[in-house]
Amino acid sequence: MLKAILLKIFREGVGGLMAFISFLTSPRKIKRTPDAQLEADEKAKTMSMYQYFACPFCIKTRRTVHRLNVPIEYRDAQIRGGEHRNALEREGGQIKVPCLRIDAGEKATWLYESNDIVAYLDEQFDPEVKAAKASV
Ligand SMILES: N[C@@H](CCC(=O)N[C@@H](CS)C(=O)NCC(=O)O)C(=O)O
Repeated sequence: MLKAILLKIFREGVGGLMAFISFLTSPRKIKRTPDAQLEADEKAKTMSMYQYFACPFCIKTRRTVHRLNVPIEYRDAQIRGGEHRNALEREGGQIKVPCLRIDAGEKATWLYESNDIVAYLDEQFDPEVKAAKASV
């Protein structure tokens, strides 16, 4: 019991430190024309990220969101019994973060795995990745 508590404190401490370092070394935001930014903002409104503040995989995806300069809503899934944690388990299928919820009309897609989330967001919002894909 004590060991589990100490381990949790250690994990949260290291995660918190990583989040702080990540904040200090935030990547530069992509700049867009006002129209392109408006379009990106609208698309981002259909997405939300279920995450924990101090999870290293979540920090990685948050850095991508920051770089891509899009207003994706973050939902804290750490609180046991909390609304977002319950939704993640019930609708997404498992409690694992980060998870990107993508709403399209009635249907929602729950994308797990930080690498897949980063690749998906780059495809949606990074002009260079979009251009490279279009030229293939
Ligand atoms: N391979 C996954 C690993 C994700 C992962 O292990 N997340 C941990 C938090 S750091 C988790 O959700 N654990 C389940 C839990 O806390 O209940 C990724 O890259 O997204």
